[in-house]
Amino acid sequence: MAENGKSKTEKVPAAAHPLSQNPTEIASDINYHVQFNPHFSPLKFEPEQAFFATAESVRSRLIKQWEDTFWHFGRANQKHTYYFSMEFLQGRALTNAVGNLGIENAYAEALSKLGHELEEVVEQEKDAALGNGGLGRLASCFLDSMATLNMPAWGYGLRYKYGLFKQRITKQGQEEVAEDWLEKFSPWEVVRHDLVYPVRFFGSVEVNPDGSRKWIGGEVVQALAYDVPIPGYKTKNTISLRLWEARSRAEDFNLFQFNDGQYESAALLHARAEQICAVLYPGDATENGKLLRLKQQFFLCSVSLQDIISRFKVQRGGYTWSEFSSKVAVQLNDTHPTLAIPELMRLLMDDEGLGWDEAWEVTTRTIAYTNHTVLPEALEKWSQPVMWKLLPRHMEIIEEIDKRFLAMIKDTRPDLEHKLPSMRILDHNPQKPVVRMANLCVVSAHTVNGVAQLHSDILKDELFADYVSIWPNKFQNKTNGITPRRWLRFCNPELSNIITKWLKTDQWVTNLDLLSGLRKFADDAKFQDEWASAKMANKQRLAQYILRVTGVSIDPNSLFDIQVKRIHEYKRQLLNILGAIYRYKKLKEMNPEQRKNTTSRTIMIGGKAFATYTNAKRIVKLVNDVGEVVNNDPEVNSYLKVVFVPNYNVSVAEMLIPGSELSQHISTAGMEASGTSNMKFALNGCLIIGTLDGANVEIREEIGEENFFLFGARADEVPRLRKERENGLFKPDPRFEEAKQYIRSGAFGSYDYNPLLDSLEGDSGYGRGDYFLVGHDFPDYLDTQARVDEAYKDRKRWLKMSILSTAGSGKFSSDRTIAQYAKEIWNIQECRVP
Ligand code: GL9
Repeated sequence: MAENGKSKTEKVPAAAHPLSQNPTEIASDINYHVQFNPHFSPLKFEPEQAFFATAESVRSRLIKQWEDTFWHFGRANQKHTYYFSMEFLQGRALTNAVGNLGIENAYAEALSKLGHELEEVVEQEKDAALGNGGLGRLASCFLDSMATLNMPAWGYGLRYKYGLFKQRITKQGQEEVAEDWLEKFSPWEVVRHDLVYPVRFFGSVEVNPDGSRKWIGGEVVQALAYDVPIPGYKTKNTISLRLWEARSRAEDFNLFQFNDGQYESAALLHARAEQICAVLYPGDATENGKLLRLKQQFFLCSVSLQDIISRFKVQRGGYTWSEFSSKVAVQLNDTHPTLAIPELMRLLMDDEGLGWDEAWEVTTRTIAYTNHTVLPEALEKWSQPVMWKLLPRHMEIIEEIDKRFLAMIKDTRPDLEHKLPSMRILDHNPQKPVVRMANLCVVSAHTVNGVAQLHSDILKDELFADYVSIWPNKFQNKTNGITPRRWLRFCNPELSNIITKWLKTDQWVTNLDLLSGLRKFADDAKFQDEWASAKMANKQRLAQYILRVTGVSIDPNSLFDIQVKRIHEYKRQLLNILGAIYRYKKLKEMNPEQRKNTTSRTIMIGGKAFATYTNAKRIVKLVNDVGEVVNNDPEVNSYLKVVFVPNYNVSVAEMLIPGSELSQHISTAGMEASGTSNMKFALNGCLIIGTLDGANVEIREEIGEENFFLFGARADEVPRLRKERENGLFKPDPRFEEAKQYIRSGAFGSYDYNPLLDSLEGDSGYGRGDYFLVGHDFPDYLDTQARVDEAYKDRKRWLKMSILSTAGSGKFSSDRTIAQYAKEIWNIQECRVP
């Protein structure tokens, strides 16, 4: 690092072409940004300053091809897809940008001329953490694939100032602190000062003499566009993620009150507007919290649709509304943006003057819905009184949709009439009248899809079964995928280089099926050695990271066993930690000779617990407490370590996944819609221990059952097992009792874990007695872990399984998923910038 980079950078020639590939000219361009686009005092040129200047240099390259893409899309006038999502979990952008542009080496060399290392510089970037888990990361993988496949597509989301919280681990467990990703600024976003739209809340409905209706009054906030460029890989196409920010106007600032010393009330409208995009998922335990979430959802839908309609009008010149759905596809990422349905109806009827039937035709041909979960708590239901207050016109429209749906069933499907209480959109339960957002989506969208085959089957056979006979062709499956760029090529250059070398091509980066070509080398000793050395390098890098963030030293020769995902009872981190506790207890009981015959393990668990989810927070605390005891126990700590990885996010995942050897995807069967980290781990040659759930089913099919450590109840057995449990017919395995008893004995400290352990026995928030069947699956889990230990002792066998995992992962590219959406749901074609 340069102490004072200025003297160093001055040696670099000044004249730089902004698109040059020449490292010297790039260095001079970075230097230009340092000097003429300054954000810091001029004396420092540390990695942080180098990061911002490098990012701005890269951004200026992107801007050219981004603009070309705008123009090209405009001229081509093809149908576009708009992906509506409350979450985009983008992570860092620099490595991805230089990688997709193919200028990674040139930038690395340029930075070294300036006294910096690219690896160190990229670490300075804060993750854009505008998402919570798989659903948000999927949206980001989809953007990458849409750009790479040259699809005319946009992402629409919100620009949360604090994103999702940052997780800190203290003696008390998890602590949430506001994420500071925008505290300095984001070098990637471009604010579009000309793109401002009004969004109304509250108010009332005015009926005009001609019978038409208009939403008036209430409060109006402004939505301002911030665009983030999404470069495709080895293509000029660079699409946009448009993030909206809520603002009030200068005239909303009450100068009279301010001068009168009433500072808070003077800025009331400003404060209210700011709340909308303050955080992702504000707590919704209070009425205020619920109202704010609803406002966020409506804000995204309303402004995005206004933007789409204005683009449609400009591009069409003389347009007719019947053409709208041949130009616009809107995909709802889960039910969060459901309000796009009544809002599009409102805009078409009240602003554009269409009649109901015409507006309905346009809306239903435009909108498609993806369901991402069957968990009841995530199937959104909004209170009718709250909706009437915030969105009175939309409630009228929803009532009309509901009324027409009822009439349609009564007319055409009297056999389904008795099902209407659960099928209709409005639930008029007098205690708690609600709008069921998923039902509104199913009734209104032209297509409904699940995210893995098993999940889509469950949607058709259970959750939405009653609708299937009405609209048999509405339901589809689109198995999720991940981008091979971020999740192999860039996060694991060691392995990528070996793959390219042996396949003699790097085409696999955009045609992931080519990985199957590795199968023929699976037994090759030389290939295996190279494979093993890449894994070892990644394990060493990971060990250093763990030491840095937790202070725990882990042994790169032990089996690296990882479970990282949101903390949730259905994902069963509790099963994992109970297994670790049992392992610890058995190790303690062994003599030193016996211990030497065991497989050394490092168990890493990471993930955030939702701030108000008490049991999830108890699980975080338990993992930390177990780690504290195990890691400091000199008798066994060379055979077992348990590490809680703090603040799991995209960039932490990019570090963990390449260094993993075993990963755990152990949800109760039928509960995990898909899972996507399972795909990332398998792609990086990590073996999976897992249940027959979500995408695990398809991963196992692709990589071969002999390469997958399967255990646990099957989805179709779960209802019966739950019944048996409820009726007291379950006989726990003694090992399960032993593990729980060990916690109760105080072996891991004095914290009261009884409420957590009770959820495995008595009633929980989900149902009676171990709803997620941890007890039932525990013995099978332990036996399967024992098979893992045995397999790991046979190095050649393990390496072969690892190679076959990667070789079988081709299907799980998000390029495949997006190509299927494009063809089977959106009906859009490629639109490549020449
Ligand atoms: C999720 C599912 O739980 C995952 O199984 C699935 O892989 C992803 C993407 O389809 O969607 N649904 C859901 O609500 N989340 C998912 O991860 N939640 C969050 O991301 C918070």
